[in-house]
Amino acid sequence: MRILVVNPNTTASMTATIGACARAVAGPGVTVEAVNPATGPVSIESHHDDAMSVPGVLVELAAGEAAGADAYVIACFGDPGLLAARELVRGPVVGIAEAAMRTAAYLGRGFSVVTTMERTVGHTWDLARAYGLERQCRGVHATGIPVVELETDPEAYATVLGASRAALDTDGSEVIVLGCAGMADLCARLQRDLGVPVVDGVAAATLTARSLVELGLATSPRGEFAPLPHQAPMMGPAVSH
Ligand code: 5HY
Repeated sequence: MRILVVNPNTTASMTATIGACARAVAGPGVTVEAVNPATGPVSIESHHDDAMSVPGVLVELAAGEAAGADAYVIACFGDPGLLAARELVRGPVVGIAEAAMRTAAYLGRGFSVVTTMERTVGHTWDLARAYGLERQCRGVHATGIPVVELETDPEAYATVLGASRAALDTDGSEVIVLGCAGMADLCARLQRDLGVPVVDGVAAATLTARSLVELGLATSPRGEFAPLPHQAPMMGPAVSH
């Protein structure tokens, strides 16, 4: 089985972290390829970043389809391009936000999302509503850490830990969802320190994608995500800043 994991931002070091976290859970018989677009935003922290990332995501997905990928993960907590991706490729496409929130809903009455910048909080709520999880999502909390500084800020772990503790108390929730693919490598330590389930969307999405393939399931060819009537043009390089 081949799973293509697309990091929609163009920070290669983050793509490597994402790939390692996906491989750590993928299990035997599953090859994980982690890629990012050649051009586009280095991080996705606004609607504009989100929009600018989608062409590159779709180019990578189309290339994965041509190379015979069985399933796909969009590894950005905004799930950019998720619906368009389901029109473009035949294998299941799983966004890390949807996978993480659905996984968290199995584990308690309510979950809290701990994310990066304040301006992304509204979009996370939009996603919770879109996925029918607004009742289980008790709160969305920004740490104020820019995505790219998750790798460089020596205080990043302590900040995410403190925000998670505060979220559990403020929201009365029982589960933490990490609201950024760049937090994936903090998950196990946070779970130990918090004593509650901590869900990383990269791992959740990878295993969701694997399970769907193992169940012989894929995006329905009927209705909204039916194959596009025209052969989607292979776009040129995504617009660079
Ligand atoms: C992510 N941005 O997972 C999101 C997190 C966020 O570049 N990768 C990004 O802040 O929405």
